[in-house]
Amino acid sequence: MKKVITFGTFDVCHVGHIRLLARAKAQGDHLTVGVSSDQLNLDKKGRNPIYSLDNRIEIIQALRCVDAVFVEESLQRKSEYIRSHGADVLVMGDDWQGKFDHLANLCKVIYLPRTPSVSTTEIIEIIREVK
Ligand code: C2G
Repeated sequence: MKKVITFGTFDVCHVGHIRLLARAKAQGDHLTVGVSSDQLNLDKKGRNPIYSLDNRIEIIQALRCVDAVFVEESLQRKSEYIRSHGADVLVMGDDWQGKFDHLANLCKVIYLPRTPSVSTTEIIEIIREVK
């Protein structure tokens, strides 16, 4: 069985997230998703997620293409996560292009193109503007 792993915050889950996960799953037979902790998201993006970690995990776990979910505490622990989950393939969106190439000694590293014209940040801005 070929195991795929991917990571993300998946805040205010949208079609870009769903498509990325479906395409990640298509790279193998089993998909594990590391969902970023609130602290990690704060460090990465300078704001707290809108949805709590528990809610983000519940949403991702409910998706048909997802087989297992765990909490990603740190970007620096990718090699540990890849090993402990027995991943054969790491999939990341291409906003991370080149950032995880050093892990290619552990597993295959694939960057998939992002879905254009949709982002959590933009959704938050649109909602803010609605009166
Ligand atoms: N994504 C996408 N298309 C979009 C928006 C997001 O394909 N329009 C992808 C991203 O490239 C990422 C995944 O959906 O692979 C999750 O997106 P984020 O929640 O923004 O992930 P991020 O916070 O960048 O976390 O260890 C790495 C990080 O945890 C990734």
